[in-house]
Amino acid sequence: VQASIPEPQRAAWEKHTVKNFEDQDGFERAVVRHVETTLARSLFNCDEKAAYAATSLAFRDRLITDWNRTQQQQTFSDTKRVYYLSLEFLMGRALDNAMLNVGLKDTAKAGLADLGFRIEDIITQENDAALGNGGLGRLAACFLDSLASLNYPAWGYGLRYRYGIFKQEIIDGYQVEVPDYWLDFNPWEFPRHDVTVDIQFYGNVRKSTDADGKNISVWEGGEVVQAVAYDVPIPGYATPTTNNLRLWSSKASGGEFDFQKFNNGDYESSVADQQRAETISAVLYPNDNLERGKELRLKQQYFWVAASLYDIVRRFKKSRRGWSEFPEQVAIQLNDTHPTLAIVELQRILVDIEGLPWDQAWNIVTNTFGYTNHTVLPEALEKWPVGLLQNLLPRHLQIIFDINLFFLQLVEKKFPDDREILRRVSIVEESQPKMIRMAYLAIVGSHKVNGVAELHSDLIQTTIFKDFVAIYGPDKFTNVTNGVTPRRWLHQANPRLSELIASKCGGNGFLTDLTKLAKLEQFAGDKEFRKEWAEIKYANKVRLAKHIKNTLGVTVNPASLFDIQVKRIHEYKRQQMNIFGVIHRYLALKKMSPNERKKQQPRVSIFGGKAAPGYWMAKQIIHLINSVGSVVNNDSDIGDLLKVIFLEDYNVSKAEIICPASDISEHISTAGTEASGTSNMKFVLNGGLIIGTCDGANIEITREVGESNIFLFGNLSEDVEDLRHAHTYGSHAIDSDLDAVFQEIEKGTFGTPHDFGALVAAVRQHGDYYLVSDDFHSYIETHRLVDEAYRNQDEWVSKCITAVARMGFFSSDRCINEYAESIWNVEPLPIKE
Ligand code: GPU
Repeated sequence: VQASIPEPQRAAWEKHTVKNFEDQDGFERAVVRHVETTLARSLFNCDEKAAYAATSLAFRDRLITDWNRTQQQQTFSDTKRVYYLSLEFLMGRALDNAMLNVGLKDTAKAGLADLGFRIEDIITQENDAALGNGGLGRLAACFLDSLASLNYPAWGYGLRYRYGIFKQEIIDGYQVEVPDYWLDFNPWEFPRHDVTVDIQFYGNVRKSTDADGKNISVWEGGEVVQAVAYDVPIPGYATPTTNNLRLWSSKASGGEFDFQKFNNGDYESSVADQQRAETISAVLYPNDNLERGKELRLKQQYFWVAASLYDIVRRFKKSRRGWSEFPEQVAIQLNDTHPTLAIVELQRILVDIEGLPWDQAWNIVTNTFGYTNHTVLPEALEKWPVGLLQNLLPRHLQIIFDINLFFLQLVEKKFPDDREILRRVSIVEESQPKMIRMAYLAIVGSHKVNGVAELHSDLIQTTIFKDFVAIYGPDKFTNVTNGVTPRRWLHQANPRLSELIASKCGGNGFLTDLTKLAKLEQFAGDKEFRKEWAEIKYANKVRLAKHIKNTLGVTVNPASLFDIQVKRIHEYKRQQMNIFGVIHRYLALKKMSPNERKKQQPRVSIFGGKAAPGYWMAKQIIHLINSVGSVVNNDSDIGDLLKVIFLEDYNVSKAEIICPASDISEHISTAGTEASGTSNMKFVLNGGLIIGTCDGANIEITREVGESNIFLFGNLSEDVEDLRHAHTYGSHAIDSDLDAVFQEIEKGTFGTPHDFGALVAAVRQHGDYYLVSDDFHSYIETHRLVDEAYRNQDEWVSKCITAVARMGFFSSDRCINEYAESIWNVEPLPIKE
C-alpha cells in the first residue's frame, strides 16, 4: 500500500513544511512552545528537568527533519548501506552532542540564559544512554558518529535495554550495583509501533517437499515474541546527514495479554507470558571480556539478529533487485561474535524461505558479512552448548551443522592427510557437552575478519585463528586500528583546548580531518602558547578536583600530578598493579625525612571503573583501592604528597570530565591482552601523556607520537608465554619491592589482611598469570621517570603539545574510511539541503 500524498496536494505540504529555528529567537520560541504544549507546563512551573526536556525536543525537531531527508535520499539513491550490528552502544548524553553537531550550542546557551537557565545545568539533567559495558560499546558509538559525519549511508542495530549498565555506588569501600532505569524520560527515541517483527523460538523442524518436489525444512511451533523498533537519530557533525540507530524492544506477541488465557480465568499466566517476553530486552549483561553462556543471552542475540535481518531484507526487497545483488546493496558488520547468528539466519531466510540453492545462498551470505574480533582472552570467546541451540533454535543448529560439514570438506581437500586440523577448526567442538564455537562460525561466514590494533590483528592471525589463515590465506584477515571521535572526545569534552587548537590550526577543520593537528607541532616550543595550554590543563584539573570534592568530600590539589586509570576493572588491565605501586610510593614517602619529602612530586592517583557483578577478584581490587585511599588520604605525614581517589560510577559523561584532566594516564595491561584500548587515545588527544605497556594501540600511539613522548615499560608480548611457563614450572621469586608491599598489606595497615588475601595469593601462590611481579620493577622505575619529567614543566608541556599534534591517525573517521574501503565497499552519499 502506497501512503504517499498524491501530486496535486503536495504543494500544500511543501508550503507548510517544518522550518527549523536558525537563531536565538527561534530557539527560544521552540523551547517555550514545547514547555507550554508538549510538556503542558508554564513559566511558573519550569524546573531544570523541564528546560532540559524542552531544549532536547527543540533540537530533536531539527534532527528529525534532517533524519527524514537523509532516509529519503538514501532510499532514493539506492546505494549500498552499511549495517553495524552491536549488542552494545555506549552513547552517553545526546543533547550537548546534537547542539555542537548542528553548530547551535552558542545560540542555545544565549537563549537558555535569556530564559533563566545555565546551559551546563541543563545538559547535566540528561541520563547517559549506557547501553554498553566498556570499550566495545563506546567504539560502536564513535563509529556511528563518524559514519554520519562522513555521510555514509549506515544504520546501527541494537537492543533497547530497559536497564543499561548498572550504576555503581561505593559503600564501605565495596562496589554496590544499583539498577539503571534510564528510560523514564528519553526524548531521543522514536517508538515505531508500526515497525514490528514476530520472532520465533523453540518448536520443531519438519522435513517436507515443496510444490516442485524439492526437499525443504519447515520450522514450526514454539513461541513467538514481538520485536518493536525504537529509532534514535544520529546526527553527523556539520552535515545534514542524520543516520538511524534502530533498537529493538521485546513485547508479548498479539498485544498485552493472551486473551484466550485471560478469558479462561488464567490471568496470572497471561501476565507471566507477557513478562517473559519483555524480559528479553530488559537488561544488558554487565560482563566485559567474558561470556557466561546464559540462555537468556542467547535469546537476546537471536531476537535482535532476526528482527534486524528481517528489516534489512524487507528494505532490500523494496529495491526489486535479484538476490545475487544483495551483497552489492548490503554490508553487515558483526561487532564481535554476539551477532554471529545473523550469518545462520540469513542463510535460513535465503534457503528455507526464499528457496535459493544452498551454494548460491552461502555465496551471498559470505559476501555480506564482516567480522571484527575484539579479544584474544579465552574466557571471552563465545561458545554455546549444542543442546541449548537444539532446544531454542532447532533449524539454526541444523544449518550450523551443514555449514560445518561443507567447511570441513573444504579443509579436507586442502589438507588431505591432516586429521588434527579438522578437529581443531571444526565449528563444533567435540567436548562434553558439544559446543558451537561462534568465532569460527563468524570467520567461516564472513569475507573479512579484522582485529582492532596491529599487535592484536597479528596475534589473532598467529594464535587463535592461525589454522584459518592457513585455510583461507592471509587476505581474509586484516587490521583496522580503532579510533575515537574528536567531536565528543575533544571538542565537546574539552571546549577550551579545542578552541585553542582551532586558533593555531586555521579553524575547526581538524575536527573533520584530525591530521590537521600536525600544524600544532611548530608551537610546541612557543612560550606563550605553552602557557595558554598549561592554563587550560590546570582549569580542567580544577574541574575534576571539584567533582572529587562534591562526590567524595576529598580535597585534592590541582597543582599535583594527576595520574588516572579509568576503565573496566579487570585483572588483565592490572589495576591491582597500580594500587600496589601506590602503596609502594606511600611506604617510600613514610620512610623519608620531612626534608626529603618536600622534594617529592605531589600526586593524585585516580581510579574509576565498574567490576562485573560476578567478578569477585575485580571487586577485591576496588576494595583495596578504597582501603588504601582511606589510610593515605588521612595520613597527616603525607598531606598533598599523595591522594588516592576512587571515582564512583565511571561512565561516558564522567569520562568527558576525566579525560581532559590527566597529566598521565595508565594503560598497563599485560602485554598481548588488551586488544586495542581507546581511552589511551582520548587521554593523549586531551594533552595528557601515557604510562603504558607494549600492548594494543599503545604501540601505534608510540610510533606516532615518538618514544620520548610516552612512558613505556614492562615485558613484551612475545615473552609472556615463557614467563608464565617459568612461574608454573620454575621457581618464582617475586619482586622484592612488591614483596614489601604485600608485607605491609599483611601487617594490616589497610584493614583486615584477610580481605586482600586473594590479591596477594594470585601473585605469590597462583602463578601470577598477569605478570604483575615481572613488570613491577620497571613499572615503579618508569613512574620515577614520570615524576622527574614532570619537574620540567616547559618540557612536559612541549611533549604534550607534540603528542597531540601527532594524534591525527587515531580519529574514528580514519578508521571508518578504512572499513568502508577495505571491508564494506561503500561510498559516502552527501545529503542535499
Ligand atoms: N572489549 Br571482547 C570490550 O570492551 N568488551 C568486550 O567484551 C570485548 C572487548 C574491548 C577491548 O577490551 C579493547 O581493547 C578494545 O579497545 C575495545 O573492545 C574496542 O575494540
